[in-house]
Amino acid sequence: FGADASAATRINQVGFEPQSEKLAVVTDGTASSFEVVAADTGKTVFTGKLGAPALWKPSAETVRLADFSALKTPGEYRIKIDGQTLSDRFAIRDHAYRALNAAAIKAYYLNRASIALPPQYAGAYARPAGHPDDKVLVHSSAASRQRAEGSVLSSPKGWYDAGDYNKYIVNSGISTYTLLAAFEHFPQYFAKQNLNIPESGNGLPDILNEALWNLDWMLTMQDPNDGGVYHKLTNKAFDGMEMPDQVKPTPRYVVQKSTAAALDFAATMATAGRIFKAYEQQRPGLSARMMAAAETAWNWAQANPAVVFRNPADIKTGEYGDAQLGDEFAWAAAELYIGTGKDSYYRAIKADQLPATTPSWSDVGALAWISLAQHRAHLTPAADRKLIESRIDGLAASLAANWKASAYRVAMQEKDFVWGSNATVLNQAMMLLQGYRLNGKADYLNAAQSGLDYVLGRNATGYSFVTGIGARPAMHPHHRPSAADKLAAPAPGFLVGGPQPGQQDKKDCPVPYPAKLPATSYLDHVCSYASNEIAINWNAPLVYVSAALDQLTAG
Ligand code: G3I
Ligand code: 9MR
Repeated sequence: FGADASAATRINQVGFEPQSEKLAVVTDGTASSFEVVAADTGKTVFTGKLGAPALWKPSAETVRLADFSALKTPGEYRIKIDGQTLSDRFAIRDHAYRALNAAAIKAYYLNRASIALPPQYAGAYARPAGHPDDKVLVHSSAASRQRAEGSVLSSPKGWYDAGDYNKYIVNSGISTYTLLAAFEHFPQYFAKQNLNIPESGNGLPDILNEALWNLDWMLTMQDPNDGGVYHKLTNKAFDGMEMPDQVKPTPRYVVQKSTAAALDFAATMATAGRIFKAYEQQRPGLSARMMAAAETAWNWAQANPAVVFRNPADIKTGEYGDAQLGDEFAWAAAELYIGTGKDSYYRAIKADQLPATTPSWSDVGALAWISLAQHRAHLTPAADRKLIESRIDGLAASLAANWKASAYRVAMQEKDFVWGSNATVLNQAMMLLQGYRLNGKADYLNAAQSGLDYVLGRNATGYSFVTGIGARPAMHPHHRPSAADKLAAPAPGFLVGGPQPGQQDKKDCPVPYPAKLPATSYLDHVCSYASNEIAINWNAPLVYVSAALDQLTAG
């Protein structure tokens, strides 16, 4: 960080709820104590001792912890070390994450396909519509499993997956589910939230309005003839780094039905079906249609249990291929069980064999545990409630143990620094919160808080990994609209992928990464799709965790 000494103290650059645990990480110097000072007057309001120096392997830094949890007075502050070096500014206040949460959901609006974003909703990020997707070709691969090859279908709406302009069912599933789960678990938090999107004020909470934009698209990806679901809707190759309406016109395809797509679709539709039951007036028949779509997709997967998606030779876009389908079967079975009450679906979960692991697009078993835990009081006697509780608690306990043992006080281990590592941290936080919601263990809440702190600045790079949020946010995400729109600041509210040592984008980058350790291998450059892209599945746990911490920590 050179001369910028303020970055040597790593802190959540948004701040904290008054009641939450409040930690900073100090990377420099020999001081043994720290002060918290009022940001405007410089007056010292709190003095504390720094913890013992300890090594954090993922960044090879020796760091000390500053704990100022006892400071609960709302205000704006900085940490002061050695009587002079000041950290970035942060706040202590009620609803500390309200604006962050709204921005993180609004980011989905900014990534909508097939619709213009007018200035009244998108402000400076207004843009014409792109990718109408009303004439999509059926790709000729695996023709036996297709609708008549070459036929044309209409599949508009949905969110662009990430920095690219394609739409992938597997990744849509976990993303949409996580938003729906946030709403299902914290309905009061979202009831009055106004995101200023075109649907605002229509009688549905805006988080559901936004989820519907993608659910409406997902429904079009199911073949009505057999219940199968196309894996993705895509160009043959990635579009250039242009605005959505400026890209070279090129055919769009739905490509091959897959078992993972059918099951992720089934799970997400069953979840949506139970949630939209309460909104029959606003969207008559939608809930029943979703439940029926979920069951026909499930039946297709029963008949086609091992269709693993791989890109056909002429398709070069994201693959989201996954050969391990046990977790997808279990997740779909769990949501269908909750939605229908049929014990045959409970048996299909094979719960005894289903571990609880931190979720990702390719590992969705924990989503089954989340939903089963949420609905545990109303399940049929077939369900093993003790098992549900012990799986959630087991995962939370192991994450909390790693958190406690870590010099940075984060659950992340070296192996967790994968493509999209920032979402790994937040999905760990989401699972810790499931443990906390079950049994109220303070360590679980504090460890989840640390996960949010990490992405907002208490990490080895000193960046806030959410665009538009905090004193030193990522500025150059791999996001086509942000790259092409000629504005200095990127579209706000997006979580970037984060550090990971793979550097798979090196060949496409004109500048080297500043570092290569797991937790520092991060490049804030538009070229860096391996560390600085944005993605719908990464924003989703940010939405969940920011809402949950606001709600659960409220005094
Ligand atoms: O499965 C192996 C595992 O066995 C091994 O231990 C591990 C070690 O690194 O690698 C695992 O494979 C990784 C795979 O994700 C599954 O997690 C690959 O290394 C890694 O390169 C791969 O990254 C994926 C990336 O696409 C490239 O395919 C990301 O998870 C995924 O989020 C990302 O998704 C892209 C879409 O394809 C296109 N749209 C943008 C989106 C975000 O970048
Ligand atoms: O923009 C693409 C991004 O969404 C993907 O995650 C990434 C990996 O599949 O690929 C990006 O596209 C790049 C392509 O792979 C190689 N040539 C340059 C493209 C844009 O940077």
